[in-house]
This record gives sequence, structure tokens and C-alpha cells, in this order.
Amino acid sequence: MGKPVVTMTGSGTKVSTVIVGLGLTGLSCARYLASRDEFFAVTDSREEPPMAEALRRELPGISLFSGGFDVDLLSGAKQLIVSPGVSLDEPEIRQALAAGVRVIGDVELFCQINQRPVIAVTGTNGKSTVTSLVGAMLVRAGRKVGVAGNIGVPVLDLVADPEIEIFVLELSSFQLETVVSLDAAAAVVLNLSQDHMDRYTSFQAYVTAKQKIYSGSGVMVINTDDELTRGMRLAGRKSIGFGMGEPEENDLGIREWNGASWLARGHRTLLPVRDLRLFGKHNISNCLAALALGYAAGIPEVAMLDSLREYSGLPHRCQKVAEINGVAWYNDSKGTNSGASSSAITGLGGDRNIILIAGGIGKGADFKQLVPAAAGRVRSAILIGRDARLLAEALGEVADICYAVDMDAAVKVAAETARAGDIVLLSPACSSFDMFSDYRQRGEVFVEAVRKLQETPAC
Ligand code: UMA
Ligand code: ADP
Repeated sequence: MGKPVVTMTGSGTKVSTVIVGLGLTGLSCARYLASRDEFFAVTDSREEPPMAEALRRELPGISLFSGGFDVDLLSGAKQLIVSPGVSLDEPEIRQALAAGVRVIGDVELFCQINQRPVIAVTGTNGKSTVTSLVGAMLVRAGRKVGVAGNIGVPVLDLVADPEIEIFVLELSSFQLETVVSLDAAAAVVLNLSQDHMDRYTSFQAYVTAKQKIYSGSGVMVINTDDELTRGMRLAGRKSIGFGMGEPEENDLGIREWNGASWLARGHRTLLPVRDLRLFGKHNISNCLAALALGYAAGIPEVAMLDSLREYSGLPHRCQKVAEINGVAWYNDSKGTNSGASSSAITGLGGDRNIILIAGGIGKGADFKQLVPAAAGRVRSAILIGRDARLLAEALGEVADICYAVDMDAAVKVAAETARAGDIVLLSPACSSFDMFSDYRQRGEVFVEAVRKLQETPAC
């Protein structure tokens, strides 16, 4: 196995294609370019990027420039393939753009070569739920589907699979920023609220990136309850709306009928809400969005309705993990912004008081947005992580506040605070990277701490 050339900054090297970032995306791009015998180099601002070892093992001989971005390398290239975690505002990338270098991402590369239909999903919250639900509908319909993108599988890792008939792609705003050739058969912006405000100069810039999902000529699936997404409908394009009220002709909505709430399309009632395994108003909206995408892409209705009856959701999203002495414990570690945590609080709260465990990296958000949902529902907030004090400033108006040094301590305090009938909800409204490797690990640490509680005799 040959050793890769590892050069630090200031090398003066010229390479026509440079992959920027060596996480999952960077590695998938490297694999793809190597499979086409293209000449390229990889760079990452970190000394030892997460996929460096995998690159050395799988593609020995590929140059990796780590520990910083080299202006000459980037500006001397014809094309940069930039990972979603790297901002286009990085000074070296701005300079490359100014020098006329083409800057794209992995999804754009995929769009340029892919001939198969794509269903595309974005939005601030609910992306993974809707993406995996549409994937399940397609599987139920007997179709071979590739589910990829922000959900965790870089799309170029699936592009060579000839059996895949259709792709369902979860696309983040970061991925959409570098897309120009996307032409999805059906696309949706599920909803819009503040997220990633540490990366965007304004909320409008974030919205503009999301809106790119509607490029091309496919069916626009529109959330009619959200003022911002409603305004994205384009004249002359086919569209299907979805919302929580009585639906207009061909749109998806909710109908009160025979003493029950039903999912409905136009005048047709489809399925009683009580038959869904997902719960919470936000998930009903997600189901309607998935149906709208499915109709737009021609998935048979019977397969869609069967999937809705079966689908119980992904881990770390409002997942009940224990019932201890009359207290229900929920893991919503994927609640990584105020909009997500608000919907979890509203969906679970009501008759039962919530003890909320929250905190982490707030990504520049204004936590005041949590207050309407928390008021009257959250009795105590137990705060962890870097931005705990910012959360306390907002939630202090409506709930008792206390701080915990780590997740174990937060779970212990929650157990002491909760009374029979209460809910303890981990929904951090923040990303996890100050204390955990990702939201999954944060959720697992929470679940493990709850499990230990169950083993404690006093409990
Ligand atoms: N990074 C550096 N220097 C670099 C390159 C990256 O410091 O040179 C940092 C980034 O700032 C980021 C981290 O490394 O904090 C990962 O970035 P990346 O672009 O290498 O990420 P990948 O491993 O390629 O994973 C990406 C998505 N990550 C991001 O957008 C940050 C994954 O979404 C996605 O599943 C994967 O591609 C496959 O498509 C994760 C995510 O957090 C789940 N997404 C954000 C979200 O959902 O809120 C948008
Ligand atoms: P994403 O992939 O966009 O992060 P997920 O489907 O993983 O979305 O859900 C993450 C969290 O967002 C959930 O745990 C829940 O708290 C919240 N959520 C899910 N769907 C919605 C929705 N439609 N509106 C608001 N919040 C939602």
C-alpha cells in the first residue's frame, strides 16, 4: 500500500479538482472521482480529518493537504467540491470564487450524472422523518429506493448501484447552497424557522438556500400552513399543498369526520389519525407531506397508507424510553433547534407537566422562540452545555431553572424534580458538539442514565 503525499499549506501544488473537507462527504467524493480515474486532491482544515485513515486505506496515493486551507491550491484549481460542513464564506474559498474557480458540492455532482427520478426533502425540521417515511412507502410499493443525503449516507456512495430506481434525498441548506442542476420529480420545504444562524448572515439567506430545492420543473409540495413556504409556490408549476386544516381539491389535510380526525386528500378521507403510530401534531404534518410527495411521484396509495400504519419513526425523535414511578421519559435528542423542541413540547405537553433537559450549542438562535411552547407546559428546565445561560435567560420567564454539569447529573436532578404523571423530555434545542460526538451519542448517554436510574433501589 503506497503512502499518500501529505503536504502542509504553502505547497504551491496545482490540481484541477480539489475536494474540500474529508468527512463522510469528502470520502464519498474521493471514491467517486477515483472510480472514474480522475485526478484530484483532498484538503481539510483539521490536522487529522475523520476520514483520513479511510482515505489512506482505500485510496493510497491521493494527496491530502490537512491542517488548513491553502489559497494557492484552492485558487489554482478549476473546480472545488466543497463539503456541507465547510462554509463558502471561508476566506480561501471566497478567494477561489473570486478567481473564477467553480464551486460545487457532492449533491450537484450527483445531479449532473444521475438520470433516475429524485424526491427531495428539506425544511428546518422533520426532514429525516419524512425522507425515511417516503423511502418506506417506496419499499412497500416494491420499488428499489436509494435513501441518502443529510440523513447520513452521502448520495455519491449510492450512485453506482444500478438496481436503484428512485432516490429520496434529504437535503440540508448547506447542501442546497452548492446545487444548480437539481430537477426533482417532487420536492418539499417542510417548514422554516431559525437554525444554523451561526453560519448565515441572515434568516433570509438560510431561506434562500432552502428554496433552491424547487429548482427545475417537478411537482412543488407546499406547506400551506407556513407563511414562508406558501409564498414559494411558482405560477406555471404543478403543486400539491398540505396543511393541518380542511384540504382544498387535490391537497392533503385533516378532516373531522364521524367524531374522529382523518388524513384526507381533497374530498376523500384516507386514514384516521388514530391509526398512525407516530404521534404529535408535527408528525401528522410530516405524514401529510410524505403523502403529498408520494402522490406527486406516483407511489400507489395503498402502499402509502400501509406504510403510514406501520411506520413508528426514527430513534432519538420524541421516543419514549422508560416509564418509572408514573414518570414518562422521552428522548428527543434530535431536537436541535427551538422549532424542533417547541413541537416536541407542544406534542407531548398539555395534560402533563414537562421537566425539560436542554442545552448545548445554540448556533446563534434566539431562544425566546421556545417561550410560547414552554409557557404552561414546562415546569422546570434543567440546562446543560455551552449555551445553558442563554437558554436560562429565555426560559427563566416561564419555568424553574437549574443547571447540571453533565447528562448524568441532569437525569438525576430530573428524577428528583419529577412527580408521578410528569414527563421528562430531553429536547436540547441545541447541537451537541460541545459535550458529545453527535446527537445520537447524546441520546444514548441519556438513555443509559435513565436505565441506571431504573436499577437504583430508591427509584
Ligand atoms: N469540518 C472542518 N474542516 C473541514 C471540513 C469539515 O472543521 O475542512 C467540520 C465542519 O465544520 C463540521 C464537521 O467537520 O462541523 C463535519 O463536516 P463535513 O462536511 O465533513 O460533514 P460530513 O461528515 O461530510 O457529513 C455531512 C453532513 N454534515 C454537515 O452538514 C455538517 C451530514 O449531516 C450528512 O449526514 C453527511 O454529510 C452525508 O450527506 C449531519 C448534520 O449535522 C447529520 N447536518 C446538519 C443538520 O442536520 O443540522 C446540516
Ligand atoms: P430533521 O431531519 O429536519 O432534523 P427529524 O425528522 O430528524 O428532522 O426530527 C428532528 C426533531 O424535529 C424531532 O425530534 C422533533 O422534535 C422535531 N420535528 C420533527 N418534525 C417536525 C415538524 N414537522 N415541525 C416541527 N418540528 C418537527
